[in-house]
Amino acid sequence: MKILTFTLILTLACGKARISNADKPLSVPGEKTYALAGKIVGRDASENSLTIDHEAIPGFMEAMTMDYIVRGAKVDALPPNGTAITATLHVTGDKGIWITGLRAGDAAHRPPQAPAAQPPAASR
Ligand SMILES: [Cu+2]
Repeated sequence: MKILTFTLILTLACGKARISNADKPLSVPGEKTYALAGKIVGRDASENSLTIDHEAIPGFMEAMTMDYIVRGAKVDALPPNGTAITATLHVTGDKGIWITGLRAGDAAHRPPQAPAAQPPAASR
């Protein structure tokens, strides 16, 4: 069910992507953030999204391949398909989901991250 809800949110977000997704705010109040690690397997410049084959996101999503809107960068300028990456996943209740801070490199070599600052679990 989580996955279904998720797909729905993503679909809605895509449907009204008139402002370039790359130019939307990197963060919004009330969001939750998660560390994402995986591999780029495709991209869509019109939506500024990447298809990412990603590892499990503890507490949120199992490992899978899915599309993520990218903010703060143009997908055309990001590393080529096949590149292992890490990024920050932003999740909101009603404003969709997206990723920022994408970097080449796999999770094993990622420097330890400080837990993202976020308000005490309020949403949902
Ligand atoms: Cu997913």
